[in-house]
Amino acid sequence: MRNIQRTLVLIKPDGVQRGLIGEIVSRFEKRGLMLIAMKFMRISKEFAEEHYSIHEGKPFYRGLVEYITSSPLVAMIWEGPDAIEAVRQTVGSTNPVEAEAGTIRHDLSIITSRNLVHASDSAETAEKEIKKWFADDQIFTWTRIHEDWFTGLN
Ligand code: FUP
Repeated sequence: MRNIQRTLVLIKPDGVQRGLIGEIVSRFEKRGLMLIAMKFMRISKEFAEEHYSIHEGKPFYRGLVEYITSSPLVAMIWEGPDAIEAVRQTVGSTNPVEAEAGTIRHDLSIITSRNLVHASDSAETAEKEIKKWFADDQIFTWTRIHEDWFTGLN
């Protein structure tokens, strides 16, 4: 049985500044995931601190908050079978030089502190992050024509 999940993905400020929005979105689209929410925004320091609260006190925390608030970003929700794991796989390891070839971080970035993308790391985190980043009326589910060519009939 398909395990349809939703996950939060951010194209962080370096992705926007470097003109990589299209390239990054394209990788998720080609994988067969469905975009069900998307917005372009610049987040406040308070919002960023809450998003990354798990890292509070770590040496990179201040720099991380500064980086994510330095410029606009793209926030998205992607949906699909095992979407949380599939997206993490397409994104690649946190440190781009440890990420597998073919992943976004490997192919398009070189250093952890500018690794382009955020993706929820578990079902629990995904649920929490989606609630924090999107209101219910900003999420749009839709039917894809020829769905069976992406995910099969059952
Ligand atoms: P990930 O889930 O792959 O985004 O990784 P983490 O939640 O562990 O880290 C979140 C962000 O913190 C990374 F995307 C980049 C930043 N970070 C650093 O800058 N240095 C580190 O050593 C670890 C993480």
